[in-house]
Amino acid sequence: MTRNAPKADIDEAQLEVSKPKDWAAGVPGVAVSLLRSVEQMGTGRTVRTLRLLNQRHGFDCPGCAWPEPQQSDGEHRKLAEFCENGAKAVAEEATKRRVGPEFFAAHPVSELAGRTDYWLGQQGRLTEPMVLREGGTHYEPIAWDDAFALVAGQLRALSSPDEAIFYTSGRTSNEAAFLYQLLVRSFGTNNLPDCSNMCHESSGAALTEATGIGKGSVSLADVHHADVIVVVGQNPGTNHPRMLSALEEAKAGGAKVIAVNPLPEAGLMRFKNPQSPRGVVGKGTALADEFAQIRLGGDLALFQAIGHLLLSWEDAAPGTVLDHDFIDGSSHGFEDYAKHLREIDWAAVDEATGLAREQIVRIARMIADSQRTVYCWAMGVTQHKHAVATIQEITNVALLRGMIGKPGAGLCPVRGHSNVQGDRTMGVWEKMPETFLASLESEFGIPVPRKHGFDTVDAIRAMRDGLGKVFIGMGGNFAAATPDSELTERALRACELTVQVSTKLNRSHVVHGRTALILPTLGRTERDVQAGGQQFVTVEDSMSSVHSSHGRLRPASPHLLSEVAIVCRLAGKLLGEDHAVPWRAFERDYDLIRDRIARVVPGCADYNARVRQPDGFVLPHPPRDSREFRTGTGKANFTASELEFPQVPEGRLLLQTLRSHDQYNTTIYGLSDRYRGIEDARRVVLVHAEDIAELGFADGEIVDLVSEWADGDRRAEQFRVVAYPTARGCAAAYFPEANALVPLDSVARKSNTPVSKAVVVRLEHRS
Ligand SMILES: Nc1nc2c(c(=O)[nH]1)N[C@H]1C(S)=C(S)[C@@H](COP(=O)(O)OP(=O)(O)OC[C@H]3O[C@@H](n4cnc5c(=O)[nH]c(N)nc54)[C@H](O)[C@@H]3O)O[C@H]1N2
Ligand SMILES: Nc1nc2c(c(=O)[nH]1)N[C@H]1C(S)=C(S)[C@@H](COP(=O)(O)OP(=O)(O)OC[C@H]3O[C@@H](n4cnc5c(=O)[nH]c(N)nc54)[C@H](O)[C@@H]3O)O[C@H]1N2
Ligand SMILES: [Mo]
Repeated sequence: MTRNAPKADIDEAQLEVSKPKDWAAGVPGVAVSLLRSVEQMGTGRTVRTLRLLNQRHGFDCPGCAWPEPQQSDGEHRKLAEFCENGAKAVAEEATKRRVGPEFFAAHPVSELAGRTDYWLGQQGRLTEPMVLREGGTHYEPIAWDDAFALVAGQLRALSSPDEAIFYTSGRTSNEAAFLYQLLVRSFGTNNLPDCSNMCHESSGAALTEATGIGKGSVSLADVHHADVIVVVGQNPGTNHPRMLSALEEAKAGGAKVIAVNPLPEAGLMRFKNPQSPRGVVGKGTALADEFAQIRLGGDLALFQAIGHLLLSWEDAAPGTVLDHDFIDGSSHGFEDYAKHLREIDWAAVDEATGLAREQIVRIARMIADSQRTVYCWAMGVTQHKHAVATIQEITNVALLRGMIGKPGAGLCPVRGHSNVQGDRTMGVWEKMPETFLASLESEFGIPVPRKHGFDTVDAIRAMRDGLGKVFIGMGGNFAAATPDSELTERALRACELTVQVSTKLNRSHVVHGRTALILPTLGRTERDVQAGGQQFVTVEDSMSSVHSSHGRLRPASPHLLSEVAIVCRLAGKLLGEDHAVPWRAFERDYDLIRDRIARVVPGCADYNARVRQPDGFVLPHPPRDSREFRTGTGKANFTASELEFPQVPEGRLLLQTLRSHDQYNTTIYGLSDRYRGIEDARRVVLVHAEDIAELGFADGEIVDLVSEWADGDRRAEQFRVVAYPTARGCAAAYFPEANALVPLDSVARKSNTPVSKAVVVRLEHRS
């Protein structure tokens, strides 16, 4: 399968390469964000908007899921509790540009399909519901009522509810997510794939087995008070910039930071805080005390080696390294794990990690000496074939030293989308536990299906095979975010109907089913007024803290409906006005939805009152709160896994697909990957200079990337080779351009997450 480069709305020849930076944030960060905001919104709106971002009576930043400081932690919010990329996320939504009916009349869908995600996103906010009729060439306006009738009609015509797929992206509020899953289950299916299937699913799977709960166990205060923070497979300078403030604060208290990454990401090296005088002048704060430049997929081997060292030091001086109270009292499986790791294949560790033995020993020593360790990780860990085992290996090391359920310590999977964790809490998952489904059933008196639904990868397979016929996306950009672009696009095109509830134009609108609908919705920044008055919504951050978010800006168009209203009106048409669920009342007054959340969702009792507290409330987390582990063994489980790492044939590279500094997933804000020194182009592949030479290529040469998989090659055309200080044998290219190379069947064991960080590729000269 070949993926041609799109029409040239980005002139890739403009590429400028400079030396990667070794520090992040600081004054240029804020300057860049203000510039972009003013470009999109004008000056007045920029000032008004940014003043409301992440403040108690403002809206939650639609950027990442990193928490805001809380009063209860003894913390206070700075006036500007946002970062460069948060400001860009808001500018993208609060832009004054519009995509209305005239736009669609002027551009046939066939033309739009040839555009980049960058160009599509730049056109502005969607303003009216639009339909693409079967055989049509252009989207045309449609009344809301007719749109809902069309969807309901198609859904009812299916031979089984399981032929419909209901995707969610993690920006959806708790209220909308709760109603959406209720609608889907009332209709009769659990087909609720979400972006989390491609994201932290591996963390959920690993932690549920090991600790009994799929969420992280730390608070922001724990990060501040840790004495060692390990950051594995994460680029916080770009993707969670406010995390840098937390690292800086911890360092001011004497903490050490260990960064494990194939790339020397600027945000891991040095930080200049734009909100402190130190950040404006001077060199800022050095972040990583140890930077381990690991090979892609080598983390399992690294953490096994660390575990092995801790065990052998304990053997040499009993009682000095391990936390026996924790191990004896609160854990299970230690003996098997210890037996498994007493011997280790150091040659395999060397090959897997590419790290010097002394450095591994130094890191293990820091971990052995630390009294309060926090382990953070993100996509560099979760998007591998052996991701679940790797996360369990990190957990093993934490358990050896009892680093869970005590202040300043714990496990911290750093989530992506601002409400991806909340959507799961609210029931958006294809395999919610029986207790939740039973509780939903008794609360509403409706039958709830029990058969597990499709996750993202299985949903693509179902559409490819004709088993999935209607696709509905509650946000997100399924066509561009998923793996194996050519195959996925064919799968979507085979659908009878595709429906996208969106704020902005994206690829999923132009890669469509036989009939297609665009349903434009309010963004998080916008006022949401219903018959019952002005509404607010709630969200949950990466540290299980739930709070309210109040949209304040004038909606992009008077025709927009909130996500809640869209779900309720579709439900009315699909399930009938006499349905057991009071959809109309829910649309009028979101407090009524929250009353039901309180009764159905564990830990949410008294929801309406508690989300109205200044900082909201924190959901219960048994391991964090009381070292209680609701696993099969009733203890925290050690896991013994084989040492495993990606195998790369001669003459090939291992490719990771990652984010630039100027994008939000498939939304491309601009063309400046500032910290990496890549400007004005995106079709680049970063390769170590010596690998470029050894493979017989030249820096700056344009190549095709060809991924190799059992069912055949996949080719992505025209990428420019850029010499870059990555780990040897490894390469990097941007997502979503490189998604064409990720085979659909290359997935993580147990979590079914696409392996986006280890694609075996060869470079090919273009003749
Ligand atoms: N501005 C902005 N913010 C975002 C997003 C965005 O696109 N833009 N996306 C949001 C979302 S949904 C998510 S999930 C998060 C993503 O946040 P990240 O996980 O930081 O995102 P990636 O760009 O995928 O970066 C992966 C990092 O892991 C490293 N890495 C890759 N493979 C390996 C490996 O095998 N081992 C190790 N140790 N490191 C590895 C890469 O070099 C890179 O630094 O960010 C969220 N925040
Ligand atoms: N190769 C590769 N693939 C990856 C990844 C990778 O690292 N490499 N990362 C994966 C990860 S971690 C994730 S999370 C997924 C992301 O997958 P998605 O969540 O599906 O993708 P996004 O690009 O975040 O979705 C952007 C679209 O959401 C819509 N939108 C924005 N705000 C709102 C809102 O408030 N409401 C509604 N209804 N719509 C809104 C806009 O129309 C916008 O175009 O991609 C995954 N894919
Ligand atoms: Mo994500």
